[in-house]
Amino acid sequence: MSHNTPNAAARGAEPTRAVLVGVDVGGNAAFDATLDELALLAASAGDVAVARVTARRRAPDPALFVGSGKADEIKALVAATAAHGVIFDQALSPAQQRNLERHLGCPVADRTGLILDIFADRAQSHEGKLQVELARLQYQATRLVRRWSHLERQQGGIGTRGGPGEAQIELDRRMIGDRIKTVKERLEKVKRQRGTQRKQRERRGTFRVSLVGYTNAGKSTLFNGLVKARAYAADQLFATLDTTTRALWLNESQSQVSLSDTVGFIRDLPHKLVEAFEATLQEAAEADLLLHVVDAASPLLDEQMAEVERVLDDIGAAQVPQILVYNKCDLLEASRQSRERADWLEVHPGVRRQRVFVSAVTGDGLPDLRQAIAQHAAARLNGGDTAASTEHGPALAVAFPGPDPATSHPFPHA
Ligand SMILES: Nc1nc2c(ncn2[C@@H]2O[C@H](COP(=O)(O)OP(=O)(O)OP(=O)(O)O)[C@@H](O)[C@H]2O)c(=O)[nH]1
Ligand SMILES: [Mg+2]
Repeated sequence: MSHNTPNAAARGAEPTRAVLVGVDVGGNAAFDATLDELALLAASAGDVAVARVTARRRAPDPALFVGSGKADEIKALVAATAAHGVIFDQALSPAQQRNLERHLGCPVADRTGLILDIFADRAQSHEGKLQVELARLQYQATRLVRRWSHLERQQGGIGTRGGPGEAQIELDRRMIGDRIKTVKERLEKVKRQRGTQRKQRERRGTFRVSLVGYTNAGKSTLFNGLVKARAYAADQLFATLDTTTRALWLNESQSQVSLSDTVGFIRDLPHKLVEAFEATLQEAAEADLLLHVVDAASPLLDEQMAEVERVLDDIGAAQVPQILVYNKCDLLEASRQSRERADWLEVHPGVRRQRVFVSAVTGDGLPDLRQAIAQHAAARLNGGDTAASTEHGPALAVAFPGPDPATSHPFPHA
């Protein structure tokens, strides 16, 4: 746990109790009425969601984000549930955050702050820590308070909380500015070193495969299943922050490729965080092949895929050949299971992607996935742009003979 999160250890045994608030602004398609993802994010940060509230507005209230009636309702809920704070699923401006804290009499966090806290908790490598620190500093530069950081003061009784004085704010701002500069310089240095390593790898001609996908889709589990490693996999959001790379031997093509497990994506990933993690994400942009892992059992599958596509586009990885890996097929009811082990999916008009159905947990479909990777690798090694590396035709159909009548379900359930 980091020093920033109001973790149980710092505040006695009990975790921070939070009221979750989601505001549907202007009928946003990405609005999550269940607030399930926010609850999972909160849990990943060590908080427990004690109540959920949703509201709908045509536009955010400039002062309070929600209307004052809604704010009163939230305040009553905080009291009724003995909550320590409130977390909004949408990004709040620094002023809205301050006003809400005053109105509600308790700390208020937003989705961005929450994600930054989780990243701060998870960062392991030198580079990862620098990247998170940079993103946090940039977020804090406009806020000057950490999420929940004033909880202790508030526990003396609501209303005793005083804001930092103006002089302190000035000082903090200057210190933050200096620190941002230092961190950026250090990151530059790490990045140069990475660049050298990468060139060495390129010289050896390794075919590079990167796992990408929405957080919790099962990338690390799949990574472990493919390379028989033991990367940290957990039912947490952003369990993985640092890129891990291992060699993967493919019998199918009698060749070795490198496989990288990377940080997961999420809706409304704070922009500063994407910027700060540029070096890590570059791993994906420079890969020869992306395995886009999706949680086939998620009700938000389409939104999650679209979000991943958006981030890939942002980091310049949109053109990298992609295999869609529909993971967690073991969780699908029989009626929703694919009869094929692999097929082609039209993701945009005219763009078809090869899709493989797997379960990283049971190992079903992994041979087909290895086969598909091997074909991409072989195509590259044989001098490039063969059918396997295009995205426009079922060139690999021959690799996936139709369903065997004996096992016409790809994942016969026991
Ligand atoms: N039932 C089932 N669960 C799976 C499967 N693959 C992964 N999981 C579970 O899904 C959760 C997330 O798995 P991870 O491998 O950590 O996911 P990730 O994509 O690496 O997540 P982040 O690193 O947090 O972005 C874990 O609880 C896994 O056990 C699968 O094929 N079937
Ligand atoms: Mg992971």
